[in-house]
Amino acid sequence: MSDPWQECMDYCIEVTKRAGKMICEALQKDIAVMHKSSAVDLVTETDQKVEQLIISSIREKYPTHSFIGEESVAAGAPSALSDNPTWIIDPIDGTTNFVHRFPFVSVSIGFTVKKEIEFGIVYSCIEDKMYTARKGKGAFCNGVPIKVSGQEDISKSLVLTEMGFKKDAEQFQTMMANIRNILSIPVHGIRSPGSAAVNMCLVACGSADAYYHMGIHCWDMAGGAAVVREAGGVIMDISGGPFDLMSRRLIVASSRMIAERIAKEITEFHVGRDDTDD
Ligand code: LIP
Repeated sequence: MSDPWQECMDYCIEVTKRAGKMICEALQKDIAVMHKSSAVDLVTETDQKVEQLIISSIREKYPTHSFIGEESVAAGAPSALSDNPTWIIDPIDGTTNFVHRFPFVSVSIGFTVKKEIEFGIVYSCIEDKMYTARKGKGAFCNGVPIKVSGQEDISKSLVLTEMGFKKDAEQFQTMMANIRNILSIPVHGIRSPGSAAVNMCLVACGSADAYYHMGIHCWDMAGGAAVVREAGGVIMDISGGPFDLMSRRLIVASSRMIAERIAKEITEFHVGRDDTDD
């Protein structure tokens, strides 16, 4: 039987390449920075223009499909996931990196049908690395198959997380304590590349062994989740339960053993959900 979503995936790769080109061109010019929810939640005109390019290109070809895009949601669009084919888009994952020209900046797109991720594309455009994954068909970087390290011993692992400033003092303390707990296992090290989607792809290709985060969004996770899963990685909720795309939290790892150990070390804090006002 032919694959009903392969054509969407091929088109997605084409549009993502155009989006990456737009980002790389914008890096050559002055970047005007605006703020969203806080002084460290940055957005630029390029985020908005790239999202418009992606959504208008896809909507023209697939007018009945749904969209959840970071900048559309910031402008008031809903972010509830339905059974309809849905494109979940982060036009620039790593906006702070983009603003500083720190070289991990990606376009991330995940495609769901009946709330299941069918494929994911992450284009780390400065590095020119195109990560692609179709459910059941493996994960690739620039067309070459990738897989996780398979590491099971956390004391030999490199762990990724991100350290955004938390306005809530208690959450901030918990975030720092979690980092201290992981470092004290001990692990080989902790890194923060600054793009959730790239972080997942780094685990997918074996350059890191785990990534955990509380407080990101479905558009940061959808594309990379497909890549890491198809590369043989494990994805779970921060509690150790099943991964939930709208939950704003996740652990990904090269093995279940490492993911479960991280879940044990982490103290949760409330981050709400993408699909409720909670
Ligand atoms: C960002 C993530 C980054 C995380 C930020 C933010 P954006 O996405 O990828 O890793 O630390 O909280 O969510 O806003 O650049 O698309």
